[in-house]
Amino acid sequence: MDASPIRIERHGAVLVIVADNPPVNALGAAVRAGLEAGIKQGEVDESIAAMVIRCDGRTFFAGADITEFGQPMREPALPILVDVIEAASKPVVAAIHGTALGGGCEVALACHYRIAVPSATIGLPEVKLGLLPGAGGTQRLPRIAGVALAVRMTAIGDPISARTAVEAGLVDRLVGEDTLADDAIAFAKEIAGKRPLPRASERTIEPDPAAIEAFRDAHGRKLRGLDAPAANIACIEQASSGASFRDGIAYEREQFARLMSGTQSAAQRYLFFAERQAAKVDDLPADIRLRPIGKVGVIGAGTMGGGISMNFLKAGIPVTIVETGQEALDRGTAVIRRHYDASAKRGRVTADQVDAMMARLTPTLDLRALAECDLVIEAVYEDMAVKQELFGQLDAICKPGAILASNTSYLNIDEMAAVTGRPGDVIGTHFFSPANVMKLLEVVRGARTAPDVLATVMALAKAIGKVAVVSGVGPGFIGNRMLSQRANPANRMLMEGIAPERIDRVLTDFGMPMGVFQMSDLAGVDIGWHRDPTRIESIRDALAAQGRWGQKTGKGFYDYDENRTPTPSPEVKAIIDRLRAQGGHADTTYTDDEILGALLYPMVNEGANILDDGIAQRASDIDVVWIHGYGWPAYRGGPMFWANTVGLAKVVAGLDARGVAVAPLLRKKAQGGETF
Ligand code: T1G
Repeated sequence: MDASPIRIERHGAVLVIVADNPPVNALGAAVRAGLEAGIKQGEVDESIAAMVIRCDGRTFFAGADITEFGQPMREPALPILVDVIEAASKPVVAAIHGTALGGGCEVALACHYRIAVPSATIGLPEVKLGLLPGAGGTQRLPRIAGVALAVRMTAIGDPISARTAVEAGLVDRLVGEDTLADDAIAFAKEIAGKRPLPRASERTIEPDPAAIEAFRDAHGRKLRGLDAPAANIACIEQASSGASFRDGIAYEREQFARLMSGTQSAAQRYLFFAERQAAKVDDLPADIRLRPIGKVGVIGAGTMGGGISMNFLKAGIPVTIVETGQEALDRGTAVIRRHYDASAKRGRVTADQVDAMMARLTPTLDLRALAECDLVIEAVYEDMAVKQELFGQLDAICKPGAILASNTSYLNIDEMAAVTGRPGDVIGTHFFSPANVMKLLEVVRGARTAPDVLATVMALAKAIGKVAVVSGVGPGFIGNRMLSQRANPANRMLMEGIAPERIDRVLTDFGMPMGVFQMSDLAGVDIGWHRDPTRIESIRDALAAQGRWGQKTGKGFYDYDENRTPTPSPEVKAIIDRLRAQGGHADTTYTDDEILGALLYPMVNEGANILDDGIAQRASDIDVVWIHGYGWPAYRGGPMFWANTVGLAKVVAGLDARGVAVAPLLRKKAQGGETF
């Protein structure tokens, strides 16, 4: 029998119940049982006047144990436990540090008092798992902190600071950052005799329909297609509808069960672990020594170089940014400043923080200024000759042990490494534009990239708030290699008479942020065009020849107004009709589902090839790439997870019907009734 993760301490008339369940004190069955036993012990012990619940390690309970989901519930269930805590006849104090999240926050809400250290955060992030607080959180939080804050905390799921929690009445007192255990005992003694005990479930609640409407107006579009936010809001509405607490709990439990049994939550819970799994490199020892990264060099102050630099500046890491000309250098530096000033105007950072970040930036025209950098990332023109020349120079300039990284989106890292005398120090760091916003970082492992270099970059990615996925060397790595598979079927359907706006709508209805042709207009229809307006071999050539280069020219596959709002273009329809007539292309009818399959099945197929080629470590890594690099809707889990829900046999049949060469791994799994 394993030792209980709960121990009981006595401090005079105060009973302290301490949890120690690394890594995040998840509220697993043993923790719940120990907490219940502790409360019951305090209740029957006449020498005890008050109780404290706190945690060892880095945080107060960070939630229910997600690994227990889908398994038979072991008593006491969390909703039962929180009621035991709240019903206690003696005051129970929650002593909070770290991140009191989900079920952890609900345990705190059931306590009669809550104290916290200033650095603590408190939240109900269940919505990010496609769920809602299932242990009374939607009914207790609005009774303590009000409807407006409760809607925000449950339907968006971001935590609040301890200070904000004090202002909202959610935390009674801030205590010393390093004296929580002692301060909790002192606080418990102070309130031991106070009655009545403040029980959230007994408090009345001020209805606030205006706050709920305002929230829906502000966030409705962003939460489109998601079940959980709406369910969270509905529970808060139920709580503030005048219904009894018990009725509210019953409603919450019903909504929780509905979400838990749905595919959206299954997808979002899958992604929770997939993101963490992606951070693990299967053949690297966990305790490998990392190289210290104190100074970063970025070559190129354009959109990518500037965006890349901002990640490090924000993380407190000095950046030396290099350009070839003063005007480009000044422009790049000014763009970084403008981004920060805009964030300050939105209240995301203070003016002082902006100044501090800019102070960490050293612009220069001299490549030799990179000599002392621990990591240098090049974000120059996507041309192998240019990059090889640069890597040759860096090899001579940079100190031994410096990591040399390329931000290339598809070129061969091994060919860059080959021109240096330190191939082990060379790696790919493929940021996604805008680099200061998009969370995905494809970390491209060269054939000779040293293990500690890879481990260092993976750890650095987490430190700058990126979600890193390891890719092998190959054209387009993981994401772009799959993205390119949509182009052929999309253009083929245009020639079969399907309008671009319908093809795009099918993807946006699916939950993608934009469709194929909207994306082409954004990136530029002329990207990769041969520039010969007399050579018309595709619809793209025909559009480019007419100067329809996309948003930047006010017209591409769509026409754009001054606000860049797209409308279907009669001229584009005429161009397509003319090419169809020339090619003798007949109309083909498609259902929306067939359009979706025509676009996405080839991507899944390429994902199987990527796994077969050893470019990605695991199918879930591919899904993480698509969620954080391309805006694939989290509630659909990523292309490989989605293919599992469609059924791999159906995917293979769809590919066969369209004459697409099916990846051996995909066909094998489909025939074996397996999933990715
Ligand atoms: N259950 C089980 N394991 C968890 C866990 C959890 N709740 N949270 C984290 N882990 C594991 C994680 O998989 C990783 O494992 C390790 O801990 C470190 O995590 C009824 C239904 C707390 C902010 O959603 O947000 O309560 O990879 O890498 O970056 O209403 O973990 O090392 O093997 O993320 O420092 C609600 C989820 C649950 C919080 C720490 N709670 N966790 O971040 O470390 S549902 C959450 C986090 C619920 C009730 C409902 C973060 C963190 P491994 P990490 P981190």
